[in-house]
Amino acid sequence: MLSDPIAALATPPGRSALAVVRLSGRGAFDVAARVVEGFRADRARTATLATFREGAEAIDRGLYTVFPGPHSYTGEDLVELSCHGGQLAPARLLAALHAAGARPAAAGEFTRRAVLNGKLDLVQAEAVGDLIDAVAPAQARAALRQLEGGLSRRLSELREALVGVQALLSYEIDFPGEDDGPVPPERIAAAIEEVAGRIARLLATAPSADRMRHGALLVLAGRPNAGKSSLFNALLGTSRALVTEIPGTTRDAIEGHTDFLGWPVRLADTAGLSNSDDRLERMGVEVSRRYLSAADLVLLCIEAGREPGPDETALLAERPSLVVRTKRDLVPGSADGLAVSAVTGEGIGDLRRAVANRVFADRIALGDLEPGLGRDRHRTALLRAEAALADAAAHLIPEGDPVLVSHHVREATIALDELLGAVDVEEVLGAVFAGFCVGK
Ligand SMILES: Nc1nc2c(ncn2[C@@H]2O[C@H](COP(=O)(O)OP(=O)(O)OP(=O)(O)O)[C@@H](O)[C@H]2O)c(=O)[nH]1
Ligand SMILES: [Mg+2]
Repeated sequence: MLSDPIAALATPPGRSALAVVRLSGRGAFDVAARVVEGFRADRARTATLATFREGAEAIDRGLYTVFPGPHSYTGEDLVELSCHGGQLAPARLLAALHAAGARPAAAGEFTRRAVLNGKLDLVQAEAVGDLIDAVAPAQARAALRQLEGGLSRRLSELREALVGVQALLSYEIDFPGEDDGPVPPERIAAAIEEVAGRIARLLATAPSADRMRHGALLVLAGRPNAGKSSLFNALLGTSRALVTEIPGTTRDAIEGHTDFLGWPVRLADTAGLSNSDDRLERMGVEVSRRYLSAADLVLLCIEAGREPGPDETALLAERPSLVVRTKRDLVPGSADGLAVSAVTGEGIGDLRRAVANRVFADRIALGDLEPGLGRDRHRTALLRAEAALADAAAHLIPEGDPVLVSHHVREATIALDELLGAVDVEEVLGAVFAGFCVGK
């Protein structure tokens, strides 16, 4: 395993008050001693003021903190140096560390080392990335919970249960029963079924966990001039989409990210659904249809006071949708269903609440505490485990072969191990850390 010293900027480049540079690996303290005047490796986890030098020239004066391994983020000897921000000081400090023997870190290399040194499992490492990428409070909460080990614990419990099943099976293999063996097959079957049930329940969290990570896709649809773009702007709080009294203003779909009461959503404004002969408008309608089929929820905009037409009723039946009565200010007293006005802002808060409650209903019901499977990698692994357990169950009763059953249960265990990174799988590591920033 590579543990040579690496260094990278842990904060974004550019103008800032401070910047943090991280240095980690075997020999990190020797590298630091060549750059930090009077460097002391024995002052663990205490910030010390010092001058940073490249050769004879002083670069900056800042704080350094020493984290001797294994009590560091990476599990290795690690130094965090904070210098002044901006274009020059951090770049020069980094160059000095590189000249002193540290190599530039690859994307995600610090966290990768943390995983390899057993400080985090892979699922927690992914949560580090999710926390950095979070834009809505609910996303940050979910990522933090995952980082603290919520999902990992669930997966480890599953793994333990599978090892328990294997123990029962090996008893059966070592002491094959004639009429009734030492472990009744029903007991093994029940144990397998119980774990399979837990896996299925975890898999059921995948769609909502996915909506959490990417934001629920809300598509504003309706006839031309229904007020979709105005509502889009009102919900985003900006004037992103063009609004005119001319029907067919929006041609292409426009997306915007925001959150409703802390829950992440992606809003898409689309071209009005019409039978126009205009070529551009027809292309826009095509795009709208694609968005409609991908939507987690369609917000069907119908002007207050107007009865839905057959086209609108059909759409409501086809897709998960919510009718939004627009231009409420033009029809005083109209409060049928969710009535909003993009002009006065009336009903916009209620709409946000109704949408969040609907799209994130299962997450809200779980009290936001249950871990979810937010990534394809998680889903694929658990589906594999589920299939392996189905194979195991198929070989069990009545005249089953416990060796084959055990083989399939083992397969399920391996799927969980790979998910947690408990086995050394370089390929998996590579895929997980490819999307990380360099200082992580
Ligand atoms: N009074 C009032 N007028 C509104 C409201 N919402 C939209 N309008 C007006 O209705 C017209 C159409 O609004 P848009 O938001 O462009 O409608 P759209 O559904 O995006 O239209 P297309 O892109 O052409 O399909 C504009 O003249 C808006 O000013 C509202 O809440 N109250
Ligand atoms: Mg529009």
